[in-house]
Amino acid sequence: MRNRIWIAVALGLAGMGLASCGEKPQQAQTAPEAPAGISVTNARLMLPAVKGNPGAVYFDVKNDSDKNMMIRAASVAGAGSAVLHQMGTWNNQPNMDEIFQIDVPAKGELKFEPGGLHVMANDLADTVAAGGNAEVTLTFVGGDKISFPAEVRAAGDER
Ligand SMILES: [Cu+2]
Repeated sequence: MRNRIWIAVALGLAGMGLASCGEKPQQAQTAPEAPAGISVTNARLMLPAVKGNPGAVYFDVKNDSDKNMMIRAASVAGAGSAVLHQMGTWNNQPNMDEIFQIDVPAKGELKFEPGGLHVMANDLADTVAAGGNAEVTLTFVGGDKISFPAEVRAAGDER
């Protein structure tokens, strides 16, 4: 099992031309073994207006397979931590709830977008700067992962 993972890591890195050189091999858990039928488009990371605050990641996930796929975690390269969040209200005030898994329906699509679902990216490194890209990885129930670049945008840019 371990060998198979390492082969996947090696192939992944070769294909990407060593995109993430700062990472130790032990942390290459983002090497994608993308679930069949899952694709992600329109990914962007909005930097916070105030440095030190979390950023928000938005994207569209499409599931062309005929079974439901549950996202259970997210990670963002350059962020100290990342959580799945849902915008809602509490006591008539805007509020964010952490969610622990979210379904991408079979033959369906799920949008992470302003005012709704998003990935909150905490403790962003200075290397995550407008005009660049940050690699985002989603982990599905069962362990499959998909990684994709999110365009980093300044706080005032189009979300
Ligand atoms: Cu949030």
